[in-house]
Amino acid sequence: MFIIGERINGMFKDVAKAIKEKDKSVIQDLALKQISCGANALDVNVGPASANPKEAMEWLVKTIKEVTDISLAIDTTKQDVMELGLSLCKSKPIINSVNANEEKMKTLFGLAKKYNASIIGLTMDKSGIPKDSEGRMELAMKMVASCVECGIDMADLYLDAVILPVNVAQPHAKEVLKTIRDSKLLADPSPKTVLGLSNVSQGSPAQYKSLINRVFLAMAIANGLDAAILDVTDKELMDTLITAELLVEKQLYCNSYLEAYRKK
Ligand code: THG
Repeated sequence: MFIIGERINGMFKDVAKAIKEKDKSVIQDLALKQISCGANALDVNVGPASANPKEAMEWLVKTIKEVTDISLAIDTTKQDVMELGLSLCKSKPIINSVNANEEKMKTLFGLAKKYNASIIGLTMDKSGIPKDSEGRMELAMKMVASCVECGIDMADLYLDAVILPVNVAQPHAKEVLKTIRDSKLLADPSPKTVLGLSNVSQGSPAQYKSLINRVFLAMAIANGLDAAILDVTDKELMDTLITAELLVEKQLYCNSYLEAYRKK
């Protein structure tokens, strides 16, 4: 599993405050903590409230770069913020994200080539997120076709079926699982799949969030999930991830498999 740490996101109050006050240590501690917990990349999102998203993205990426070379997933819908973020990255960046609108795909796949970036492609377009897996698959197909046209390697495409909060969109979870399964059939070699896992528990009672996240992660892994944006600091979630991968034979079994995984 390719693990992307979700925590450097202005949606969290401590991050929003750190951006406002230019408090580097908060961001750098979050970067190093997520890496020590097993992150392979870090999501970077200035959050919805940022007054100057370009300046905030530049400060975040530069601040993180002072303490680590890890890959960054530049998480923004604004094209100028995306390009600025990508241009500052040291290691292979990830474009988070591209939707299935023709013009969006053309421009952002151009940026992917320019900066040698991987791509997270959302199965949504101008009309929003389809309600079932058929609708999501149509958009996934468009994304794959557009990648092939632009000469983008399938290995660099992560399809995101976009999970919504279960408290308000309960029927979506099983459609997302089916989309993850079916995405594998779109091309050979197949595109990869990713989820923004914590969306699923947003708005549910605090005492159930972690449980909902870990059960859905195990289900998604059983359906072939390759990558996830998640809370790497949640130890029970990470134990679930490792165990689910063990049971689908993506990790080798030994009696101390959790310890062995963490020593890697
Ligand atoms: N797909 C892709 N990128 C994404 C998402 C996705 N990026 C953003 C988001 N979704 C994934 N990241 C988060 C981060 C936090 C939460 C959800 C998704 C979250 N936070 C808690 C809440 O809002 O209840 C806690 C907030 C707090 O403690 O202040 O749920 O789907 N490609």
